[in-house]
Amino acid sequence: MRPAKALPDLPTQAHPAGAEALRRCAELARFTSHPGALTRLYLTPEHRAAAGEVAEWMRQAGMTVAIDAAATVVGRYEGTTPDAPALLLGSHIDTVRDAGRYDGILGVVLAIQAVGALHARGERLPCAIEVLAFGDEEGVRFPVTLTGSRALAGTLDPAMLEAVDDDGITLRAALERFGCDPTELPSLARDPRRVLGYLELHIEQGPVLEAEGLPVGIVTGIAGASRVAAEVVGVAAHAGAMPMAARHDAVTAMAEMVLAVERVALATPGLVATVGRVEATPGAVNVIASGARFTIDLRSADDAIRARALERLRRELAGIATRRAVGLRLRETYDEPACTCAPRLVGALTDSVTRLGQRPFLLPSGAGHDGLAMAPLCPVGMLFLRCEGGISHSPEERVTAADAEAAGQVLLDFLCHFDPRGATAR
Ligand code: HGY
Ligand code: MN
Ligand code: MN
Repeated sequence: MRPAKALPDLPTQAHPAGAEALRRCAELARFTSHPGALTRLYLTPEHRAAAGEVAEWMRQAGMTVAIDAAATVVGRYEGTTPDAPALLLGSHIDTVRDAGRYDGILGVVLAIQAVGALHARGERLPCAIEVLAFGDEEGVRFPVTLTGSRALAGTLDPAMLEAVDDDGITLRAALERFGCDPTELPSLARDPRRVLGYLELHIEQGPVLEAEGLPVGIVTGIAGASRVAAEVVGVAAHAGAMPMAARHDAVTAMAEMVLAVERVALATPGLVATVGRVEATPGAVNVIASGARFTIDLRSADDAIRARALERLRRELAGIATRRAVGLRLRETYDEPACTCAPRLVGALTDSVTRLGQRPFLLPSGAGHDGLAMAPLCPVGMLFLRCEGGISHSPEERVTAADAEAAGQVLLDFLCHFDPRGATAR
């Protein structure tokens, strides 16, 4: 007698939706300017390719899709009544240089999958849902950032269109090459009466959830940030012939300034400061540097702490420049106030996390997010996912399928319980 046909191998894959989300992030990681690493900057060909893939995923999830004048991919899933006000979901699909594959992208993918689950069930909500895939959250290519989310909030400064990248290309020209019309940017500003809120899922990018042994956390607020471009002007001279006492060395002056940034941050509770980029000109082994440039990134949940630290740094760096007889120019390229997440969204996320059997845990975000730019427009909420070792902005960024699945379930539960009445209550 022939043995009963063995059961087909049932998908032994636990957490299928979570695994699918990670698979999509891996797929999107193919769109990079540096094969073997992930670098996808705003308005580049790789951004365009990733936007196309995300648009196709949105269509498959039952959304109508457009790419707006700031190159944000906007997917819309209508509610039970057409043209209803929308709850906005999403995150960003641009990356830092040599990035991890989950920062930003995972939040877009989980939002698309949540809408896809509703679409598969033929379910409509009492509001519309829009999924936004922003293209400029990192602000790496141009000395501006949050372009897409600021456009929706109606807070874009037209002057930023003249910002130039390392190749001297203006943001205006890059938008036009991407196929966007910069003159349409002002028309992107949303009517606050038609926006119920903005909810972003994002990896924590820190070690807290891992230390707590939790897959997800509810964000209470997003730290404010300042970015400064510093330029030191020295005097080029021969490395061998110029006596030490007679030098105006831009690099050693920069080095003392960089340590001053660290010293001020170490002395200021609630503040973190980073010098992430340094350059020397002419950059030759046997030339005393005539110029040096570096960036300063300051963060704090308290805007007053950040402002005082910036003033103290201006004074201290100027003092170093005077003592070393070099020139110094400091240009603030970014100043985004801290934002508090809407208590109503924090409460609704807490309910969803609880319903799904997880311990609700509240934590602040030291990292910046598009929510900072969306806060003037509408209530903002964020759900964090644990990431291994808290590592991010690195190819070592890791998320488990189980955690991605848990976050996706919280989002779906949140959507199914979301009550648009009174949603805009802050
Ligand atoms: O800089 C930040 O906090 C974000 O990753 N752009
Ligand atoms: Mn991010
Ligand atoms: Mn980032």
